[in-house]
Amino acid sequence: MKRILIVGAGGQIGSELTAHLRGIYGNDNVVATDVRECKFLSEQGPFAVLNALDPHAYGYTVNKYKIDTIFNLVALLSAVGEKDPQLAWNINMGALMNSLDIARQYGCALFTPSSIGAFGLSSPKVKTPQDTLMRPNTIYGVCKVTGELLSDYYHSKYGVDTRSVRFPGIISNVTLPGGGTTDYAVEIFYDAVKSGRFTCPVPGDVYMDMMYMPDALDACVRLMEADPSKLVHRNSFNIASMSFTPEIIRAEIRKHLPDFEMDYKVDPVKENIARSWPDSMDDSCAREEWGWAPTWNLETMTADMLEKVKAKHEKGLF
Ligand code: VAH
Repeated sequence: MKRILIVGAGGQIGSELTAHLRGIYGNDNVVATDVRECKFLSEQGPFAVLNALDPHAYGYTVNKYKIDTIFNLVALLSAVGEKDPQLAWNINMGALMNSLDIARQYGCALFTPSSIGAFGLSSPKVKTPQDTLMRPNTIYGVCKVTGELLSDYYHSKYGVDTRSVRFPGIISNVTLPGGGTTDYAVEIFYDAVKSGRFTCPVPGDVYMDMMYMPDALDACVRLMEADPSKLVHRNSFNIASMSFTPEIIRAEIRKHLPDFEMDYKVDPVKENIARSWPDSMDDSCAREEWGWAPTWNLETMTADMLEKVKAKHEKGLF
């Protein structure tokens, strides 16, 4: 990877991935793009407003900056997708098809994340295998499974270097997530710090895989730098680091904030989605094929999130 383009850089992953990649490869070698202006991205390095659904503008940008690697992060997430499935399909798959065709045309490697949302009720729930039944019942999951199949197809048919991971819910303290079923695992920290109370939209007994952002960023780089001859799989690798329920993370937060209170106002859409996803994932293939190894766990993530979110609150950032 030397000349990198991030499409959808203004979101939860993209905002931190941009800074992370610029720290490794140099500011001028990482071009951030999003459909709207993102001042915080253009202050640090090259930025362009780009609608990934416009193949001409997309191809022009790849050619202009001599890109060799694309991170396509454009996606409407699981819960918001259920409000307008047709829009979710058009955006998610439109951006992916343009990314695949442009990667093929310009000889770029392409990373398009998948998700634990690619699994469904008929997938094994505990230690979900790398290769198993995938019948998701959300438009987000259908997009993710389709994306995996198309990415593998473009690799086998045209030799495009496509790679991806199935991200769990990602917990971060820079940019808030938007429209996901796992968003509660970020919102809980902000409410705990701000008011000492949180109303959770996901039932207290539902396990979901989660990951702290630093591990997610490491996975992106490690996979894209991996020796392709070692990759048996490509789209898409299970990766895992922790799995918890709302009750478990409440107890962990209370170790730091003993008076923290949580109640529930369950969102039926989020409950149905969350209950259809794995409780835990088998990530042995990622560990064997490209050295995946998370470094954060529930305890260390909780302590770091509270420290970072408290600092943001003290600065009046929320
Ligand atoms: C969502 N944060 O909740 C995303 C993610 C595994 C969850 O795909 O939709």
